[in-house]
Amino acid sequence: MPDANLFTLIQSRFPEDLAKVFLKSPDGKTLCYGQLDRDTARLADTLRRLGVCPGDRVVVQVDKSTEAVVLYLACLRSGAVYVPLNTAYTATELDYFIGDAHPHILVCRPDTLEPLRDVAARHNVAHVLSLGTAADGTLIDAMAETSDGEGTITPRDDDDIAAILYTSGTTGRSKGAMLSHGNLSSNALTLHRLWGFVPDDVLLHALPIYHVHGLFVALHCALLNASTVWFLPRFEVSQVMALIPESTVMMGVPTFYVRLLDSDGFNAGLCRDMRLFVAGSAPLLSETFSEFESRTGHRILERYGMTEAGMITSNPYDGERLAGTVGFPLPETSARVCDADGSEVERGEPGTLEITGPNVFKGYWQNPEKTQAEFRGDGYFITGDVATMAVDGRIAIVGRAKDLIISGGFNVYPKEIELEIDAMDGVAESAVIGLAHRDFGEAVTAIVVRQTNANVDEAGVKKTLGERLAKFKQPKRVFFVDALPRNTMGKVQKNALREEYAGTYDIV
Ligand code: MLC
Ligand code: AMP
Repeated sequence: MPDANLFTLIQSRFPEDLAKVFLKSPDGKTLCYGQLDRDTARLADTLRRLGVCPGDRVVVQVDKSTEAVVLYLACLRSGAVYVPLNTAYTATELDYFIGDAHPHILVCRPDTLEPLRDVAARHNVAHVLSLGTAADGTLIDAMAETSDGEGTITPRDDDDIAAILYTSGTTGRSKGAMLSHGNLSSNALTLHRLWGFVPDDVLLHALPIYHVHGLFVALHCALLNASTVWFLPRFEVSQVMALIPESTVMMGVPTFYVRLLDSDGFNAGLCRDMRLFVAGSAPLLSETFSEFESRTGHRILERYGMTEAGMITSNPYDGERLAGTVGFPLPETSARVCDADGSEVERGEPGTLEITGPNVFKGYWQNPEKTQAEFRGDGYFITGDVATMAVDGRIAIVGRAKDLIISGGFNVYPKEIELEIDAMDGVAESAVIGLAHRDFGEAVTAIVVRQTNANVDEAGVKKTLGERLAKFKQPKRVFFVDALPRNTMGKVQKNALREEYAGTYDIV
C-alpha cells in the first residue's frame, strides 16, 4: 500500500526548482522549498532523537512564524501527532489541554518556558522546548545538535492520526478532534482542485495557524500548488492592503472583509490581480458580500467547514456564488438535513446538517462516549449547525442547534464562560449570549444575577475572567439583572435576552 503520510503527498508536489520561495514575510525573511525539505527532515530527526514515536503528541503553543510551519510539517514527517493551541489560551486553559493530550513534547514561546515547566512536570511531559519568532528558542538549539539524516518520512496509513485540534463543546469542556492523514490529504486535494489553483498563484496568509482555516485549508492548498505564500504574523489592514497587489488568493474570516471595506483605499484597482477571495469560519453577511462586489468586482467565495471535518461545502468556483449560502457539499462529502431523530426533512426545510465523507474526523481523543453521541448509526456526523438544502442541493446555514457564539471566527461556548462567572463570589447565576457586532460578527456578552447584597460589578467580572480565559472568550460587556428570563420548564430564554440587548454594539 502506498504511504498515506500527508507529508509524502506534500513533498511530491514540491516545485522542480527547489529554490522557489514557499514562505516570505514582510520583513524580508524567506523559506524556499528546498530549505523546507531540509529543515523538516532535520526537525523530524530531532523529534525522534528526543524520543517521539509515531502517534506521540507534540503540543504546540507558539506565535506564528516560518519555524512554526516547519514544526507542523516535521511532526507529520516523523509520524507524531501535532496538537496546536490558540496563543491566547491562559495557563489555566493550558493545564487542561496538556493533561488531556498527554504529549511527549510541549513547545511553547520562550517567555512561557519557565512558567510552563511546572505544568508540564505535573503531567509527565518528557520535554519542554521553546520556539520564538526570531528563529530562536531551545527547539532550534536542539535542531542544531542533530546531524543530517536521510530525510526519512515515517510511513502512515490513511487512518493514522496526523493532528488533534481542540474544539470546545456545549458542556464547557474542550474535546480533541482526531484528524487523520487521510482526512487532511483528501480535503487538501479536493480544495486545491475545486478552487482552480494555477501555477503562479500567490497566497496572502494572515490567519492564525492553530486552526483548520489557516493551518490546513490555506497552507495545504498552497503546498499542493507549490505556491509562494505572503506569510503575515497577523491580520493587519494596512499590511494586507499593501500586499494584495502582489497576491492572487486570500482566505479569511468575515471580519477580514469587513475591516478591508472600512478602509478608503480598498478598491477594484488594488484587487486587479487577485483571482480569489475565500471566506468562512463564520457567516458572511449578504451586505458584506454585496459591498465587496460593488467595491472590487469580486464575488467572495463562501465555504463552510468545521474542525471535525475540515471543509464541507463550498460555493462554486465556476458558477453562481450566492450570498447567504455556503454552496454545495464537496465532491466526496455527502450531506443531509435532518430532524432530531435523524430523518431527512423536505428540501428547503431547516434541520440539522449531517455529513459523511473522507474528510470527517476519527472521533474525539479519549472520548468514545462523546464520539458516539455525535455520530448516527450509519456513520453520519451531526454537525450541530442548522441548515436548509435547496432542491438543487445548495446549502444555507440558517442557525445553530448548539449553543455557540462565533466571534471574529473564533468559537466560544457560553457554558464555559458561565461556569467561570457562576463560580465567582457574589454571583448567583449567569447567561452568556452572542450579540450582533459589526467587526466580530457576534460579541460575547454576559448577563449576571448577583447574590443578595453582593456588590460584584462589571470590572470585577472582567478582571477575574481575564486571569482565567483567553481574551477572545471574555465578554465585551457584562450586564446585571435581578433575574434571568425562564420558560415554564425553567430553561433560561436566551432568545429573550438576545432581543433585549440587541442594540448593545455598533452594527452599521
Ligand atoms: C481579538 N480579540 C477578540 C478577537 N480577536 N475578541 C473577540 N473575538 C475575536 N476574534 C480581542 C483582542 O484581544 C483585543 O482585546 C480586542 O479584542 C480587539 O483586538 P483587535 O486588535 O481588533 O483584534 P485582532 O488582533 O485584530 O484580531 C481580530 C482577528 C482575529 C479577527 C484578526 O481574531 C483573527 O485572526 N481571527 C481569525 C480566527 C480564525 O482563524 N478562525 C478559524 C477557525 S477554523 P483588547 O482588550 O486587548 O483590546 C473554523 C473552521 C472553518 O472555524 O470553517 O474555517
Ligand atoms: P470550529 O469548530 O472552530 O471549526 O467552527 C466550526 C463552526 O463554524 C461550524 O460548525 C459553523 O457553525 C461555523 N461556520 C464555519 N463556516 C461557516 C460559514 N461559512 N457560515 C456559517 N457558519 C460557519
